[in-house]
Amino acid sequence: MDLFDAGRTLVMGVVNVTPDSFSDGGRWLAPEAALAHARRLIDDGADILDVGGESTRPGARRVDAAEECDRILGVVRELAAEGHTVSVDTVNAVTAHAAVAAGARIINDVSGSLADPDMPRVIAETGVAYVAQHWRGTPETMNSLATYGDVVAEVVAELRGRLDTLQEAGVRHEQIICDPGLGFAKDAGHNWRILAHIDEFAALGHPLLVGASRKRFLAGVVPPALAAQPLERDHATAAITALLAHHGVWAVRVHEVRPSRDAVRVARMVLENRRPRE
Ligand code: PMM
Repeated sequence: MDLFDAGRTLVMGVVNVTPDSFSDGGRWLAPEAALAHARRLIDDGADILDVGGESTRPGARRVDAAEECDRILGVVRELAAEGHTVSVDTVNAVTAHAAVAAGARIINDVSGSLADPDMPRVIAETGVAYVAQHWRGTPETMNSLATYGDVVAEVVAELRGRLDTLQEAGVRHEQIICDPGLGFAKDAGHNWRILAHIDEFAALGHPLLVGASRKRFLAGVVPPALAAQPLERDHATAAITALLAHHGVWAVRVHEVRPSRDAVRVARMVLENRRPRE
């Protein structure tokens, strides 16, 4: 698949091989279970599988690169061998390097290379696509760093700083995808404001990936009795996918693929029918 010429928003399905991710942690830890889950996401219409071995939710236990590799590399190798486009969600350069050797075509770094200063070199040397996500601090400290005057302008400016670092290390412009990092050092109000001004991120000059799926800020729009349950946020997630696809974002990262896949097609039908009326 041509990653950058699909003519529509791509759907990236989440394959967490972790015991502690906030919405589905532990369910896919065994490699066989993770593979079965990934294949279901493909059947549901996923364009990309995002395999992660370390949870980044606030307060999650950090795992070292060796344990992370142990969890994910077999899964990455198998899915790549089956011909799927695999992304690996990691902040560790060692893991990124091993993942590319195992067949990953995208490294998805929620820290935008702040967590590991060696990441830009690995991305430059391997030449793979790289998601530079905005965050501040670490998963332990990020909630306390969610203070902004103008969240949109500040996140754009901080992402520009990450782009400079990447390009200084020799990463090519065409390799880089930007992500505003919903929920990473952002409260609900910040996330909604970023979504409302998503067009302003186009000024960065890179394709945009957005991960809203099942995040806590969506609790505010589901019926109160269900709000605490992440799985009940899938309808709201698909609604956000439709809005983002209508704005032409490059990809959405979601847990439940089918509703977002349909939402992308709805947006595409509407966009295709916008030609002038006779
Ligand atoms: N969110 C999570 C993990 N990885 N990657 C990108 N690029 N963007 C995101 O918003 C993002 C991410 C947290 O969600 P999870 O724990 O359910 O994977």
